Parts: sequence; C-alpha cells; structure tokens
Amino acid sequence: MLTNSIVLITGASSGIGEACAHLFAREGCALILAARRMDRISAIASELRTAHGIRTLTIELDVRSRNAVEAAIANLPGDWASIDILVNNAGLSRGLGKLHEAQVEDWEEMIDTNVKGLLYVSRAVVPGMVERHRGHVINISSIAAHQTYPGGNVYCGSKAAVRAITEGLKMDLLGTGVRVCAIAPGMVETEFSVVRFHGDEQRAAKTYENMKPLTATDIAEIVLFAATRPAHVDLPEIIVMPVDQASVYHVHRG
Ligand code: NDP
Ligand code: 8X3
Repeated sequence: MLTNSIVLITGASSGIGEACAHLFAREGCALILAARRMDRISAIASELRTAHGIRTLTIELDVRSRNAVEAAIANLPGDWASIDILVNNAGLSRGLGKLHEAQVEDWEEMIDTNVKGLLYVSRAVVPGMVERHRGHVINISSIAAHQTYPGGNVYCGSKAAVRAITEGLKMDLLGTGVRVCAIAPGMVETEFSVVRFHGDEQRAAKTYENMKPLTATDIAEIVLFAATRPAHVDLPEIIVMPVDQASVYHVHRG
C-alpha cells in the first residue's frame, strides 16, 4: 500500500524517528531521514537499504534553522520533492526545573525545536501536498500536550502548541485531501530522558524504574497504522500510554 511512498522523518537518528524509519522501510517506502547527527542517519540508511532494497536520502538538518529547512526542502533532488508522508518527530525536553529557576537557554531550545522547527518543516512541505491533493502530516505530540506536570512548564507548553497547531492545520487543509494526525504518547523509553537531564543517564533511568514504558517501536507501529488507513480516513489525534501509566501524575511501579 505504501510501496515507493516518499516519507520524510525529522529526528530520524534515534528513538521514535529511527523506529519509524525501520517500519516504513519494511513497507518499501523511499525515506528521507533528517537529523543533526549525520553519522547516525547515514548508518541507519545504509542498514535499511541493505535490508529492504529501498531508496534513502539523508539530510543533515537542524530544524531550528529556518533557512536550512527551507533550503533542504527546496533543493530536494528529482522526485524526492513529492513527499507523501511527513513525520514531524524532531523534538526534545530540556530540564525539569521550576519556571522561576530554570535555564532560559533550555526553553529556547525546546520552543525553537518542538514548535518553530515543526512549523518551518510543515510550511516548507505542506504546499506541495496541497498542490498534489494528497499527503499526510503526522506530528509527534505528547500527553504533555494535555496535562502539565511540575517542572514541565515549557515542554508541556511546547507540546500543547503542537496539539493546537495540528488542530489548526487540519482545519486549514479541509478540502485539500491532505491528512493530519497528532500522536500523543505517554512514557516511551528512548534517549528522551537522557537529553532532558543533559546526559545524566542514571537520573534518566530512574524515570522508567520498576515500570514498563512504551518502546519507540510501539509508537512507530501507531504512526504506520495512521498512515495506512484508507485515503478518506483521518485520525486527528491518538493518545497512547503504557499500561503502567494512567496520567502524567500516576505511574505504577511494581
Ligand atoms: P530521542 O531523543 O531518542 O530522539 C529525538 C530526535 O529528535 C533525535 O533523532 C534528534 O536528532 C532529533 N532532534 C532533536 N533536536 C533536533 C533539531 N534541532 N533538529 C533536528 N532534529 C532534532 O527522543 P524520542 O524519540 O523520544 O523523541 C521523539 C519525539 O517524541 C519528540 O518530539 C518528543 O518530544 C516526543 N515524545 C517523546 C516521548 C517519550 O517519552 N520519549 C513521549 C511523548 C512524545 P539529532 O540529535 O541527531 O538532531
Ligand atoms: C514525553 C512524555 O510525560 O515526559 O512527552 O512529558 S512526558
């Protein structure tokens, strides 16, 4: 069904983005893998070309740079510009500090990546989808878009923005045939918490202590499910949590 579809995944170098690359490769898609860590996406692309015989294109991209995003999309070679599926996944949290004590640089990184980066990529890619009357934008949101937890101030705010932007995009694209989906996961064990705690792996590991978190592949399977519905079916939002999590405040640690 998705064979030869062109899929752009931002933040494809680890976690959910990398898992999406694996599952879309299995479906025979042509993959554009974007991230800052070029060594990682090159290795993933090489592995997927060998395993699945697919076409890949790797782009070293910092989504915070509007110029870089616009140039990357404008300069896509040949048929690569006809992106069928955009997975807006690049994102991060930085810190868990109280608003009156936290680092402003952390806020800027989160807002520039999670909100402005997602907007830059969408603004560059969606016009082509509208012209072709087909396409699918899948934004990786979070349950943090729905619930705010102590110290989550700006991260939760950035994901609430992703939720609102996704809703707005869905309205703006009404009548174009382009589909829009937000996937809002709870706890997923990836590099997310290591990044949040600035490389403190012990503190990151505590996040998932004595509970069973979701895996990146769990989320990628849902991304693929959304992408493989019939063309007239849209899933505007999917919330997914571990069985061991009931809300951002309620985690069962057995
Ligand atoms: P990871 O840290 O494993 O992956 C994050 C990815 O984002 C990396 O590939 C990283 O690539 C990329 N990225 C970060 N900053 C930039 C940037 N400026 N430009 C381009 N790429 C960037 O975490 P996850 O896989 O967990 O996170 C993926 C998404 O899922 C994020 O949007 C996150 O907010 C969301 N999410 C995560 C949850 C979780 O519990 N893990 C739950 C809910 C949502 P590189 O560093 O190479 O640029
Ligand atoms: C990541 C999930 O609960 O750490 O978006 O905010 S949470």
